[in-house]
Formats: sequence, structure tokens, C-alpha cells
Amino acid sequence: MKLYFTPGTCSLATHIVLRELNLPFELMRVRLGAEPIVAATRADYRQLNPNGYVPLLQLDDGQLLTEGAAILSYLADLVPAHGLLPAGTALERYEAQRWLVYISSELHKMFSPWLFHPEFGTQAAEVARGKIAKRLELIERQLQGRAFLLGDTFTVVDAYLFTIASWSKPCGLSLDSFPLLAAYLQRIGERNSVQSALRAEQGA
Ligand SMILES: N[C@@H](CCC(=O)N[C@@H](CS)C(=O)NCC(=O)O)C(=O)O
Repeated sequence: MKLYFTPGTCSLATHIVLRELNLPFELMRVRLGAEPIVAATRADYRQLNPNGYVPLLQLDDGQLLTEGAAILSYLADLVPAHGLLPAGTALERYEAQRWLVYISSELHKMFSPWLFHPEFGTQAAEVARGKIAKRLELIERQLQGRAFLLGDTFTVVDAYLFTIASWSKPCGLSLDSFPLLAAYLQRIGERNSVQSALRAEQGA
């Protein structure tokens, strides 16, 4: 498999999960922008993903999968024994999906313009800051009595939440009102998968 990624972005979540699962993969760095390119080949990245964004997973047979939440679910299902996503049709699975969608639509896409598009200006940043703080309240409540977002084991939801909530720092969003989340980020950040993913992305 190949993971098309850009350091400092949401593709880190997929990268962490590939490492959690010990799956063989190749990292393909993408230079984002108006004309995104694959760094190693300078090929037009939009040939692979017409939307020009990361992450993108390329399977060994060439098939392509985009959308972080879908990629995370796919990877977890490749190795069900790791328990990175509840299996079957139990409500827990849809609970996990609920959080993936929540992180994607209520946090990730609220942070994105703020972090990656300073041209949106300070007013947009202030609106985003208020909305994100509100959305984090639910996360803080969910973390009460739980080491991980879904309970006592690490899942793909944690890889995604860690990646997105870590953007609070570069955005200057204080987590003082969210002590459980702050401790959670510290804890997840110490995992081998996270440490090695961050090291690999810095060197890529
Ligand atoms: N809906 C996509 C959005 C992915 C996304 O926003 N990726 C950002 C990095 S965090 C990106 O590549 N932005 C560049 C762009 O939109 O041109 C997903 O959830 O995977």
C-alpha cells in the first residue's frame, strides 16, 4: 500500500493507524497547493485525487481510496483482531462511526480554513475558535472515566481525534478548560505509533 500524505495535516491519522496495525506501506509525500504534486516524481497529484487533498491510500492492486474516515475504517477492518474498530452490526460500530463523522465535520473542517487558509482572516478564525471550543465540550464529557474516546482501548477514532485536536496548539486555542482532553493528547502522543509516524514525516 501507498499512503499519500503531507506532514502536519490530517493524513497523520492514517499514518498512525498503518503503524498501529504493523501493515507494510510506502509513504508518498504530496506538496499541496493550487497545483499539488507528488514530491518524489513531480507528477500531478490530481491525477490520483481530483480534489487534490490528502490522505489517499493506494492499494497494492492500484485501487484508490480517499476520505480519511473511510480509509481508517478500511484499515481497521483489514486486521479485525487488533480491535481498532468495533466489528459487525453492534451499536458500538455505529457509535465509532458517529465519532469519526463528528471529528471530520465538526472539528476537522472547522479547523482547516483557520489553520491552512490565513487569508480567511481574523473574523473567520474567531468564529471557528468559538465553534471548536463548543464542540470540544462533548469530547471532554466523553473522556470522563475513559482512557480512550470509546472506552479502555485505542481505536481509529483516537488516531483521528489526536491528529485534529493537536491543531489546537498551533492555532493558539487553549485547552485549559479541557483538562481530560489535554491529558489524553499527551498520552496518545506518547504511543510508539505516533512517535514513529511523526519522526518519519519529519524526515520524509
Ligand atoms: N474530506 C477529506 C478532507 C481532507 C483534507 O481536508 N485534507 C487537507 C489536509 S488536512 C488537504 O489536503 N488540504 C489541501 C486542499 O484542500 O487543497 C477527508 O476527510 O479526508
